[in-house]
Amino acid sequence: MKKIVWSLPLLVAIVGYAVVRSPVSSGSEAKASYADGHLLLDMSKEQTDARMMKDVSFRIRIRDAEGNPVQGAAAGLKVLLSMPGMFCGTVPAQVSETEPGVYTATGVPVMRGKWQAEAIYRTEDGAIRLLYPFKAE
Ligand SMILES: [Cu+2]
Repeated sequence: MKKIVWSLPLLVAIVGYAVVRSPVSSGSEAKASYADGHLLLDMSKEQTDARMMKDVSFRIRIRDAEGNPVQGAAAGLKVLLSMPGMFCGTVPAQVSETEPGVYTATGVPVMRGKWQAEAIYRTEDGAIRLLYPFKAE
């Protein structure tokens, strides 16, 4: 019985944590982030508006637990643009390190509508996924 009493607050804490972790899907202000004991990642959109058939860029910042930039990680970072719920394909974004520990991913949304930029960062321990919803006008 004691076990159940103690595990309930823990469960609430875990669920609460998961909710905080999921990115807000409110247009251009959305910002995806991730943190564990070793890494801090955050993703933001470089420009306010995204336009159909025009480059849109995202910034992915990777830092270690001490806040130092994680450099030379472009090879492990993949960014894909896609439209949720549609089958119009996936657009890979071009990723390059533009500042120490800051990676810029640029791709072209090919249709007007709701898009998402998905960043997948592969580490020795697995993959970290960030999701950034945006709209192409
Ligand atoms: Cu589409």
